[in-house]
Amino acid sequence: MIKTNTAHCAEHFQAAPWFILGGGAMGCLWAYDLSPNSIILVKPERYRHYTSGSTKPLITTQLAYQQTPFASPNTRKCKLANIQNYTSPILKLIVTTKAQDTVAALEAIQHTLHSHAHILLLQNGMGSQQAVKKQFPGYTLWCGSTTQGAYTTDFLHVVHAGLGQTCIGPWHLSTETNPQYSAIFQQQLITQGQQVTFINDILPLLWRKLAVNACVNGLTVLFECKNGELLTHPKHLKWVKTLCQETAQFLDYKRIAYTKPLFQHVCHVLEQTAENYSSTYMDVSHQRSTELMYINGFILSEAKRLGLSLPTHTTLMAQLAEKGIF
Ligand code: KPL
Repeated sequence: MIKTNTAHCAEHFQAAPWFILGGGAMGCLWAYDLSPNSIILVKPERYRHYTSGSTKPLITTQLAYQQTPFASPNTRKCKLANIQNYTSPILKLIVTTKAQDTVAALEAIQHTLHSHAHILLLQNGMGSQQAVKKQFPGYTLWCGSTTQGAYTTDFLHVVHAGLGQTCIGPWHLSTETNPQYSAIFQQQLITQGQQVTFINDILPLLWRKLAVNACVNGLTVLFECKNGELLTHPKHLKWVKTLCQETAQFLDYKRIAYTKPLFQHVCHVLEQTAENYSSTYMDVSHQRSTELMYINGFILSEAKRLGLSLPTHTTLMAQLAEKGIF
């Protein structure tokens, strides 16, 4: 952890670049919106590949909603830094890695995190936030949940498939959190291209997103289908309904407030994203590890801690494990 006095001045915090850890679709979308004041941290091989030639790296985002055919891509210059030898102090960081990679990714840059760093975690699932708070207690931690739809066709090439909302709130304010820095952090994120709202109590929102993912993502993998097909096949829909009932009971037990019945909400999400493959489906199809242990797995471990049994979640995870999916 780097400690210097320079960061004690708000202007310095204001001007400091935004670092992005995790160069997937969400990371690139943020790097694009925060450009030219953003830097994506990448592995050495990727850094060399994109910076060795004479052409400078560019991020392209292609809008794929409300437009047919696709609008022409928008391009912005993009700065990359080698994660392995980057040493300037990092004050503002957005982490968009998969939940299971978060702690390791932060460990890799811990030497260059400033003691006043603000870190925003943007990922599916739960468990990574608690792990980060435990392992990096000195930093100011923010968490967010997004309904933005985006995927990459190649590194730095993002298709923005659905315009959504991003909600962010404090997870853990360190004893050293400077209110001026928090205000700058929020204001800089709000004024970007995305629809961003800050709320004080982010936890219920993270739980509600987790509940939706828990009733959708694993099933799309089990049945190898698009989100919308969970609605159209009666057998699949029955699974969705049972998972929703069980999850809703669990949320009630935990007194997590819900505006709409969970099943109704999940059906709405499935209608809105009918043509999409879930992020977990995409992970499996690209042979990447999934976030399921941070989605259904987190719900199951929390239920166990509370002495509750969730048979449908347990069966779902067992059937996925039989297919070799974790
Ligand atoms: O968040 C999603 C995901 O795929 O991770 C949903 C809401 C299921 C949309 O695909």
